Amino acid sequence: MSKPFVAIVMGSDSDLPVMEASFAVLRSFGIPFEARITSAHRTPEVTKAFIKDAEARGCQVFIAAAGMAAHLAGAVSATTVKPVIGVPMNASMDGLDALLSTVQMPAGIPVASVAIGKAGAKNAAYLAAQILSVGDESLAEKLREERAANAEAIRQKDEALQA
Ligand code: RP5
Repeated sequence: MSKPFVAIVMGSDSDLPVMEASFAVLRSFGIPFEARITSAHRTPEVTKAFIKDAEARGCQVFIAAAGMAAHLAGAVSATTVKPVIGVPMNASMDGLDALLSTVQMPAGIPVASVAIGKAGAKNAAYLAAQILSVGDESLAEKLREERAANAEAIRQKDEALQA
């Protein structure tokens, strides 16, 4: 069976510069991923076919980014029982419209929504890594090591401030 991977879908190429923050985090942990530009509204059939195909090929977590009437994460969740992480994009209304569209899902079709924009793009990848780490102790250890390194960096900055 192929190595578990993460699939990232985004509604437009205008989302790509933000979602590259997800790519960077996944690469830093050596997590394989695929990224596609496909829309819940403009290319619904392509979106559905890709999600089904990715799931059949071993995708374990989906990340879906969209702005405005951000239905992409919900459409992905409607198509798979794998975990779906939604990243609201700031395409209008400071991204609040996308945040609400992403997070307000009917019971039984959940989306784990993260923050708007780049912070959310990063945390979507960390959350995907944490989900994969449930069955991968070496990945869990990498996550713990990064947290320890981040804590040490904060400690050193605090120490410098006190000097
Ligand atoms: C959404 O509409 C996309 O995800 C994007 O965030 C927003 C604007 O798309 P473009 O008009 O820039 O293609 O579907």
